[in-house]
Amino acid sequence: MDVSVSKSYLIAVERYAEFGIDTNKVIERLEEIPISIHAWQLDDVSGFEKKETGLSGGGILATGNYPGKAKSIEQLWQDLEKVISLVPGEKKISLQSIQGDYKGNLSDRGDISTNHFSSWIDWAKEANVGIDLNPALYSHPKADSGYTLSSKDKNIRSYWIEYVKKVRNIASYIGDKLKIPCISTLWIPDGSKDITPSRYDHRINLKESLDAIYSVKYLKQNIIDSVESKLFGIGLEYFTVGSLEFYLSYAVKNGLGMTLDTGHFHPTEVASDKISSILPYLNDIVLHLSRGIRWDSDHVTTLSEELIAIMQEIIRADASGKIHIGTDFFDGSINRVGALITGARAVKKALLIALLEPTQIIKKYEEKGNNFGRLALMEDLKALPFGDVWNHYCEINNIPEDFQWINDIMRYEKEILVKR
Ligand code: RNT
Ligand code: ZN
Repeated sequence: MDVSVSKSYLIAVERYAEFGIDTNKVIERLEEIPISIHAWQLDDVSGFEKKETGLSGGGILATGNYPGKAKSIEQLWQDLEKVISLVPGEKKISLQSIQGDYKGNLSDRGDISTNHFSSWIDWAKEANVGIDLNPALYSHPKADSGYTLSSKDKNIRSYWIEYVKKVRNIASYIGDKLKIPCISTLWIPDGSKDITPSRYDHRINLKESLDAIYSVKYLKQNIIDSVESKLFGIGLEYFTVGSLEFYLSYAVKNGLGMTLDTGHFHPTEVASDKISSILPYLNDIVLHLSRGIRWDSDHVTTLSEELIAIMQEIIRADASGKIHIGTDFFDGSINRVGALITGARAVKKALLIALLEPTQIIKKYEEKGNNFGRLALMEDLKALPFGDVWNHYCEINNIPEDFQWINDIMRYEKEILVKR
């Protein structure tokens, strides 16, 4: 492709070269590191099991009723194609199991089968993306008691064990068909609003349920299993069964991946510090990037200091093969498609900033004991023209650069979304 190179990019190339950074090589690496974009931002975590897509409940809460929500799988695909066209680089699409092609006719969630995902596989091949598939253990009568896999009721436990087994089987099938490993993250809403004497009972139940689920083995080239911890949720203020300690221990002991959702920790804790802490013990870390405001509010991810810090940790540890970057937020109060693209572009930008860092120079200051130099250099690097590298990267991928894509989405809203 013949792309005219902007003057500002040429200047940026020289600025970064002063620090030994080859921006063209950085762009090549940026292109190859995939990000998994979550589809559930587009339908407010409703899915397509039933004709009426109501508000989600039972552990999951999407707020806002901005027009244009995807109410069918066709609308979801249409929106995802828009997203894909405005986010550069390798991509996967992450699904909740309730987003299968059920045509609103699934009488029981447990009736899920590979058939419900064959159109997804065809679509993904066409769109040139991988797929991740996560079991949904919420918004269901069998989750109403507040407990699923850790329930004291054996029938409830068995129902969900069988369900997760089926979803894993489909995930492995998808990975096999697409020849890209399908990540399957298990998150459950189990917990208690108030004081309970049964913490241990529930955690033992969960352990046994997980043992039953993961006793079925699949090829890692087809599926990567991961478990997602959480500190607390609304209505589960006192006790969350699947805590960090619980799942991290389980993941390390059983060779599973660990999913870190950036909204799932105390506000003064940061995922960026957890990465290097757990990386020595795990083969896979899955990231659910969201922006928690005061709690796990699932706001759209933005280019924050913490998002950049997370990407720096991945790049500095040279761990882009073990850390699977993905988004997870739901905001139904603004244009949902634009929201998803905003978050995904922010993640890619943060990754670019991390790749442009002259880490060796900073480390040299540090190793000489010059911590003023270390701090000042990192501060001044922030003002280097990464935006010009970003726009060049978009341009060579034939993707609208910053500001241009915003008009594109406003047009999409007028022409498509408001007419739904
Ligand atoms: C919920 C978890 C989980 C969900 C999805 C929809 O707090 O973050 O990952 O976002 O299962
Ligand atoms: Zn999550």
